[in-house]
Amino acid sequence: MVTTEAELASVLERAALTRTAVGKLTDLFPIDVPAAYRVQRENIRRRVSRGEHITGVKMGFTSQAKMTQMGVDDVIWGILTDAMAAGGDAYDISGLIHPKVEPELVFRLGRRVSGTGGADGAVGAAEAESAVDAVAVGFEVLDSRFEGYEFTLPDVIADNASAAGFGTGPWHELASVPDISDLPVTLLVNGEPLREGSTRAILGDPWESLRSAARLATQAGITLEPGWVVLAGAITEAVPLTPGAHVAVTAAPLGTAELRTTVN
Ligand code: OOG
Ligand code: MG
Repeated sequence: MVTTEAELASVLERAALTRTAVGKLTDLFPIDVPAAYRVQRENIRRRVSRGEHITGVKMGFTSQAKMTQMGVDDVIWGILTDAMAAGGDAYDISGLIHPKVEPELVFRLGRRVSGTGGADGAVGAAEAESAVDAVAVGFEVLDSRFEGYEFTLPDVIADNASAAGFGTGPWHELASVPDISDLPVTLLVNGEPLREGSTRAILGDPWESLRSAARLATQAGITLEPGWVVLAGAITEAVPLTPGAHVAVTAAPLGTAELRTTVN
């Protein structure tokens, strides 16, 4: 980690802690994708040193809707911690800059995926599939630290893929779910269906996203731990998350993931 990368991490850390959006990092310094992941990991290290625990990973831009909405063209990933747990009846968004919410499909790992089988991550991918013990419908709360959600691919990677929060509905053991590859999903805000899609929007098959997560983790030398979740990536565009909103994401056989934000 060169000094500049630590400084770029500080720019994003400060933006989040002071609730002040910043301009693109790539306007300050020309970082490439590997450097961007180093910046992302530096801020995760800082979060862990503040007492947070890593609880999973998130995939980003795995659907055409999201790539088009955000103007990027590659799959990315980020790291989730327990401090990002969201949901319930009183989710406080007053510390966020300009939150959005999007529907997700979420995998839970029943055992470790170390991906020791090869640098290309192929073994990690096969391992990951058999390591999944449950799935759930979920949501992700995004809060880009960049003004107007304007970023290049390295910017959004450095910003931990805009991660701010996530939650799930009830977990279902895989054996009890017929097929998750083409489930209709609806995002409702205050009872109004604002977005509809299918889990097929996730790389043609959400399992493909799980395999990609395992591949990326293996390549990065990160072991996916039992109990960790993998957010497969948004099924539709994200919508603004406002004070007092009731958000529900439903996928018929999986039930509903819900969130109500506080009024402030
Ligand atoms: C980046 C996060 C993308 C997804 O599910 O595609 C993402 C953003 O949209 O700001 O989480
Ligand atoms: Mg997402």
